[in-house]
Amino acid sequence: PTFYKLFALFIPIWFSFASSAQDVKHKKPNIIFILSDDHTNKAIGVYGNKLAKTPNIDRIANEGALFNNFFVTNSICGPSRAALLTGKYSHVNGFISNDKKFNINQFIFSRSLAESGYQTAWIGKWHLETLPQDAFSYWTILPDQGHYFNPDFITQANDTVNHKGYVTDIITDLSKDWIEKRDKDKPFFLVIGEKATHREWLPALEDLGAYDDVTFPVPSTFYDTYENRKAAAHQDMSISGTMKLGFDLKVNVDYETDWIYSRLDSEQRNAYRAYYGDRISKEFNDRKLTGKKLAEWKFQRYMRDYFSTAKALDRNIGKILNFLDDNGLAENTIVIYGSDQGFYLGEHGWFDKRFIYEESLRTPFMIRYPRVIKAGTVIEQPVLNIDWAPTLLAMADAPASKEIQGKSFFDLLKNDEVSWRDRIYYHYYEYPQPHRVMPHFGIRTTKFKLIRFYGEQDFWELYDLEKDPQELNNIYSEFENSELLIALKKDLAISIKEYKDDLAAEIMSK
Ligand code: SGN
Ligand code: CA
Repeated sequence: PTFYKLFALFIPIWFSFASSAQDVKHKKPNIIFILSDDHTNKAIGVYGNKLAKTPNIDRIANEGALFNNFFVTNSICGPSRAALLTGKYSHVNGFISNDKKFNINQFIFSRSLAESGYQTAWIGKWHLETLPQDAFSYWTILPDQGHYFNPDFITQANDTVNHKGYVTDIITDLSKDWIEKRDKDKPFFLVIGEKATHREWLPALEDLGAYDDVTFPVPSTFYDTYENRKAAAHQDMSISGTMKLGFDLKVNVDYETDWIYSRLDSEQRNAYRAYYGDRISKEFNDRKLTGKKLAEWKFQRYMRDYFSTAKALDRNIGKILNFLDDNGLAENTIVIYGSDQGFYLGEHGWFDKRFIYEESLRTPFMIRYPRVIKAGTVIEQPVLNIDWAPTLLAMADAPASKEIQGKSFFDLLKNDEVSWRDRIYYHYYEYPQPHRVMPHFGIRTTKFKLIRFYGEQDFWELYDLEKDPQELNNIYSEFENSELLIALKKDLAISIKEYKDDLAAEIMSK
């Protein structure tokens, strides 16, 4: 009996050995990258917006790291996703604008993760025209922009499968499902590609009216008249002019036949008709607004739809975080939240993105990794979306490719002393459709932004970001031939060379 007692004593010790052996086997972290669409940091609580109800997004930052200066290299959807996948600028990965077809046969970092033993998946919005093919071991994606209600998904078998319900909920369910069914002996990498908060901002039924008791402050630049800024004057993305009362703001539309609402089932349609038809359209028709009053009414409606759409996004992120907690996955799963670019919430009178100006250049970014990142970390260094791929590879301890132009920021998160870039390079192309933003490239240093617009018209802009953070005062002509401008142009030329942007080099030489 003593022998058996002794033996029994060893059983727990043996078990603890066995489980630590398991930990070693699992030591590579899982990675979940939640990539939303058009969600600007100005709409997020932890970035300082007190009106935003984003407790779950805020939680990721509070339990991990928040990036205060995260920038994109080309502020639209497909190009940002292509930068994520390749770690390369648009002119190198080839996907310069949304109308291109992505070359899936180039270096894509998820393949390297797979070679290092990861199961990889992309679920949700993809928007690169070419299907993911072998770049992810599992995928199910929205065709193009996808739909908010009862969306179709393209599956790996190249079938189109329809799911009933609201897109943000469905993407969460598909994601949880995939995590549950994965091979538990391998680490995983999952991109959750959200459709929210893309135009035309259709909230979930439960969020209709969620922000109706909030009056959003009209940005101080809402009535910008674009003096000295030709490209800003030329755009087609204003709330007062471009934004449509029907298409965008759901006012006085036919909820039976309009192509957006024809997808809705009767419960969804009735809820939309009751809210937008009976309430909002009626309010609009009764008030007979014109001029500034009309512009500001449109602005309030835009804000309410945008923030209400983001509410389901945040709630679903909460579901993912709870799911990780409930399944013992929180400790060893890196959770990332980011958007494909920033967005205008009425600044300069605009919606949409594209410009190198601050609101669309910046994108929200935060990351939680309890084993490595101290809760409440704040990163100030300028980080780029081409840095995502090398960082994720570094975190997974997988080899990086020489083709990658970005830089891993993993060491910044570990609080190590790292030398870092002090300026960033940007290049935007898509013109004239859909929003008439002229092509341009430029650099942003801590203090200045130098921009070269080209195409139909060639001209420069220069901003002093410290004195003029809203970029209203183009001081280029004041500084022509100054030492400052000569130095900035030299820096720009160095970046163009470093990133091998031949088109920009050619334009500079003109
Ligand atoms: C659609 C939108 C545009 C938007 C682009 C790109 N128009 O064309 O407003 O800029 O997508 O967005 S819509 O009438 O279809 O809503 S991106 O995020 O995919 O780059
Ligand atoms: Ca987008």
